[in-house]
Amino acid sequence: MSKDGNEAVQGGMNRRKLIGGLGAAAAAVPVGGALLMNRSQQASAQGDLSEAANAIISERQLTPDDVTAALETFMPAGTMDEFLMFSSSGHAGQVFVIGVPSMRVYRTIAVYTPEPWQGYGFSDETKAVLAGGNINGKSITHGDTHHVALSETDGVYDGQFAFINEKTHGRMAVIDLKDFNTKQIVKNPLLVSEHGGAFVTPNTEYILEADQYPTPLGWEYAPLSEYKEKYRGLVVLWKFDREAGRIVPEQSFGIETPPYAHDLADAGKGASAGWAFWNSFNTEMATGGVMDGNPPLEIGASQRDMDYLHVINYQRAAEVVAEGKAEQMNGFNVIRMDVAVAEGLMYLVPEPKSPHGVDITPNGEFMVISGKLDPHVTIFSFAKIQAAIAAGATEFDDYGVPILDFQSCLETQIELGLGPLHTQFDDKGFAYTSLFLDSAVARWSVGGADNPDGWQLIEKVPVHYNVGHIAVAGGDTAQPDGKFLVALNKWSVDRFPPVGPLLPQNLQLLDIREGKTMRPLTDMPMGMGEPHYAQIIRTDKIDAWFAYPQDGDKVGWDAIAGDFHPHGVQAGQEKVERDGTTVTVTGTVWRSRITPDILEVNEGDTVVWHITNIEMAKDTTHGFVLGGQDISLSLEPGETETVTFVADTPGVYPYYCTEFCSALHIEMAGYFLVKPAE
Ligand code: RUQ
Ligand code: CUA
Repeated sequence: MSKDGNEAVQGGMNRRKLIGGLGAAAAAVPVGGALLMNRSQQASAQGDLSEAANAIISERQLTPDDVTAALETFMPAGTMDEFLMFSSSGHAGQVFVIGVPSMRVYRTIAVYTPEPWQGYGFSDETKAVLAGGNINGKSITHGDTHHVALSETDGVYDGQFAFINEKTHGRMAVIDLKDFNTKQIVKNPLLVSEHGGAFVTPNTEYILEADQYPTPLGWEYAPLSEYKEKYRGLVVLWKFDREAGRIVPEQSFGIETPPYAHDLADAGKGASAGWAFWNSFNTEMATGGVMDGNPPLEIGASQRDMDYLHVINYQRAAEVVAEGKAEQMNGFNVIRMDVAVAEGLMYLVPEPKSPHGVDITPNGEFMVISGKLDPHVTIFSFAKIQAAIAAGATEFDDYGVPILDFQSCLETQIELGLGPLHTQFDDKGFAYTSLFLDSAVARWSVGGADNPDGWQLIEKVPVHYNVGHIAVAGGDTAQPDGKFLVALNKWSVDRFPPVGPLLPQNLQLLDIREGKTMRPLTDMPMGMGEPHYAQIIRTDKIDAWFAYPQDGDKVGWDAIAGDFHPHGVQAGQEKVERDGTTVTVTGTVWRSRITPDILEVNEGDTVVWHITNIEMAKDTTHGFVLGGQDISLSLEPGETETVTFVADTPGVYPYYCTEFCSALHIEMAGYFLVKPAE
């Protein structure tokens, strides 16, 4: 649509054309008859929509672009989105699952944060998951989630697992997409903070992570005056066991680096499989100290024109660990810097200063670096990097790490605009880069052997406002799906009704289909957290359970252990047992009864209560809350969970089901009585 003063006139003309087209192609929905017709009958029924549609269009003053955007994003009742977006939530500590193109939120997955609707962090089973992320024995109930990584097979999302990093404390989590539950949180024993994760290798053998702000490795103390000598960076490869569905810390390893702050990463694929790439900033090794008259960190860290891309041969690094050349630090395998250099595992390539994202092209041949303070994307060739490694470096940093020649590794640079951050790819040979300062998304063509005329800026479209990451369907895999792009905008400013000073983020959906100019379709306010990165997978790749497994009469699944719960029982097998001052309850829930429905204990007793939802029908979840004990469970079909607490305060406490599960849901309740001690 033209953006000049004729827009209204043109809009009016196109509007009439559009309505004519709608009337001919689409169907009438006769009032009254609609309920009796199926979708295809409705679609083939003759009629004319134009009058009704025209009335709405003129009343709401919609442009043709508005109307087509609405038609492209509207999901008729009962139909499914083609894609699902898995998005981080920033410091809300969760993952959001959002439909594309409808931009409807379908699930929150609690990861680092207790979440009562899911009962996450309230049962013994899920408390144990959260405890995996304890810091020096202290329980932490928030996390700063940044980058979701869906598991991959041959470089393509396989729909089995998702991983998400946690920046504040250097943690990593595993979500199983069979039930969309968090199964494991691991704490990196050497990192205090991190950022360059989670990114998976092409077959999810490893999950990448790296420090953000260097510290002495392993939680040691050293004054900032000893930064260069004692502080270090660390890049980490967490080993993932797909069969077990767990990260295996003992088989994971880190590689010590100079104390450069690491930013985002990507794993090589195709041509560059077996290698991993991390950006860095603050190669100046500035430490701030404004109150002592030193330059602030952001100034000190931006003195030099170049920082370093870290090029890591992780396949060889795994062999080096197997050869026994790693050291144990806090029980974690670490390849020390001198070993990494001697074994040819680590190289530095100068890159324009303070870069943010590094993104590998779908064929794995090129590394795209966005320079934050540089208006270009810088593109390195993996083949040229390999040639430079083979030729041998002539320069080394203060720590003896070889520095490859910038020009020898460079494929090209493309000027895109201000504040380039992150790049994604589509299935047509285009790349998309977010421009934070320009509040725009740039589309450019990827060059190389297949497209010698490539490496060109094609177009830019404004987004609102201050775009961080962008996500294209399959956009960081070996086989992108294209079609849609979501701009994860940090600011929404004037886009939504006022809801107080804390405004939602704005997730903006763009149409990037072939032959079309990139076109914003819809705005989605995100008022539950700050999504950083997101990945978009085809919905048909997700094969989630509707109920936990049942085996004949055997029921009661432990969702965390991934097996039948030792205390799962069928109806009629419920029991209450006392052993000294411990009362063990083995109970059930089903529509519309909680068994036992009366439980009396003595003041000071410890209560261990196992509850099994014996129902298997879709959507028959029951909740369980008991006042005064901070208990809120979500018992999904076929699941068993446990709560353990001390009945420390005499009184009478009703317990009840929190999911409106049946007509007699409110009757689904019982009494917990605590008899006072003599
Ligand atoms: S960050 S807005 Cu991925 Cu943590 Cu770039
Ligand atoms: Cu079960 Cu309400």
